[in-house]
Amino acid sequence: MSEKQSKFHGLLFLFFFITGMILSVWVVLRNGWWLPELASDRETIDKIFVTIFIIAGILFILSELSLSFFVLKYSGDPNRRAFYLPGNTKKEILWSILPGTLVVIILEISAEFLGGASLWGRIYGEVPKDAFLVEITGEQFAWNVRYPGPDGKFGKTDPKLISTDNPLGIDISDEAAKDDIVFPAGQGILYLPLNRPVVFLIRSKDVIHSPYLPNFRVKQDAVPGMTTRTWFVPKKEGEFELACAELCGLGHYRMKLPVVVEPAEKVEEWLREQTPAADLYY
Ligand SMILES: [Cu+2]
Repeated sequence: MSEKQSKFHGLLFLFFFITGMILSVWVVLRNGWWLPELASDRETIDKIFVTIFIIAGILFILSELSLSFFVLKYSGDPNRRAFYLPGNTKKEILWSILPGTLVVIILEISAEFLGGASLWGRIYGEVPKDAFLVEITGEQFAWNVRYPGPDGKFGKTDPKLISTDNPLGIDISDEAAKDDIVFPAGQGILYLPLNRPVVFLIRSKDVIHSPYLPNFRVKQDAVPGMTTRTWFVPKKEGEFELACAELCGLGHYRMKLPVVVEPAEKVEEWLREQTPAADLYY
């Protein structure tokens, strides 16, 4: 490669970086880049997201600019021979410690100063006593929804009892199961009370799925063989959507569930109008 060609390639490198940056900023200004407006008590997630984005963004621009600079400055010189670097322990230690320290700093900022650790403790710690319970069970490719009914307890289930009529395998001989309200795959909605803690008990009948509610900053995997859990407080009335965030097969894209948030009394009233499991499975 001639010296001229080499310089040209160095310039191209810088050109593509700057053009890429301008295009990205343009797309963001045009279409927006942020999640839908926050509708829950999880503002901590937004703070951490933005902070890490800014730190990573600055580092990205600095490193790309210096890379372009060096590519340009040390582009081809016919009089210079390539040379062999045997390694430099001091530099290697330095470039391991620097990014390592930075990662620890980002972790500390997110966990301590922005409240990440306490949010984590809250989500995976004890659930409030007056919480509203819903069970969400994923299957290829829809969600089954179950409410515990007036007793506030979910009845037993058994995979052996699963049939077309009883998609969750509800054991109707269990007293706690009789008042459960079951919506088979694709027929239910998540009807959630405003300003009350909502607990999701999450299960799967086949592969890993992941209920994702972008408006509420909630995402939790559904793992076959176990019940996972998450909770949050809906802070806005309205209609939202739950989508599957784990690629689970060909129909993954259509695995969604409507979500409605309304005042608690309305939700209670709606629940009273639904048919309990005892009337469905007897
Ligand atoms: Cu899925």
